[in-house]
Amino acid sequence: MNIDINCMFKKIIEDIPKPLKIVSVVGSGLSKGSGMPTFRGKDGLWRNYNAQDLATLQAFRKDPHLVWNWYKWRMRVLLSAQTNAGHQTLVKLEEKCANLGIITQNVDGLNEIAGNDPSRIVEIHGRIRYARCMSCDYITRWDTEENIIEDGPIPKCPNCPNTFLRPDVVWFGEQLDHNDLYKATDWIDQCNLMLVIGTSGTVYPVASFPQIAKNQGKIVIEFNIEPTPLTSICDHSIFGPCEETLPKFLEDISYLLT
Ligand code: BJW
Ligand code: ZN
Repeated sequence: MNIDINCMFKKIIEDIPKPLKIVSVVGSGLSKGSGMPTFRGKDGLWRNYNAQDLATLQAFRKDPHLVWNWYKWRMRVLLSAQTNAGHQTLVKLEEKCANLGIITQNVDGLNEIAGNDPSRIVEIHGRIRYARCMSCDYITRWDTEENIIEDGPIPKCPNCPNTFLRPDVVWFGEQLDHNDLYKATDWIDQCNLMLVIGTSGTVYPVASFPQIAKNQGKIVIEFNIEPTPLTSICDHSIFGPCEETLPKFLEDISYLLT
């Protein structure tokens, strides 16, 4: 069922199980209200490059300067970004619902900066603020002003001669961290409500999480500005910018959380 925000979530509230155990599956639409670009559509273009073509190991091997410049540009945007009302709603939700789990595909770290408990966040596609060695276990923060200057040198590993560092993120074709996947699927098993926020639902395995929840009989509610491939399996879709719809949603369900 697709709901207009003006319906005040009345029909949805009837469906919400009690006591609530919520897991949220987050995508780049949550950080859009903070000025962060999304991946697909016109927003996913950077200097005529398609974001999906840059987020691969092959692209990095072919042109590490180009891929690093893309990440440096995104870090510059991120360093001037602030959390938005969507992130802040997830913090308030956790205050009322301690077992909230956030499975985020976003690498920006904004859920933790907003104030969610890091132990209740799985950053399943990694973290843009860290860089790691291509061959050893070395990992370091690189989100400082001097590191994100366009066309600066590519960071190298202090332990391995002439080996580049790469962003600590998960590119297409790479395995997701086993512990992250375990934690995410455990939260899905335990939840009775899944909130799917600002994701196109096109990148696996995360795109399969709503279906897994549905197969287990959980209620799934989507927050997006437009229909996605997940809309047909969701119990409800709330269309509109999530930085506006999430606060309203929390306000309307808060009496269930006290
Ligand atoms: C708003 C809004 C507002 C805007 N409010 N909403 C099964 C079937 C088919 C293929 C595969 C499969 N399993 C694995 C694959 C291969 C591949 C895959 O999924 N390919 C698909 C493209 C088909 N998956 C992988 O390779 C994964 N690895 C893996 O599974 O390993 C095992 C394996 C390997 C190979 C073969 C088989 C198995 C790894 C995926 C890693 C994805 N990495 C990236 C980059 C991360 C680093 C970085 O940030 O640079 O993750 S790609 C990119 O997409 C990024 C995102 O996290 C991810 C999802 O994007 P997201 O967040 O949904 O953004 P958008 O732009 O797509 O959508 C934004 C949404 O927001 C839109 O809907 C807007 O409408 C909405 N919106 N403003 C609310 N204000
Ligand atoms: Zn190394």
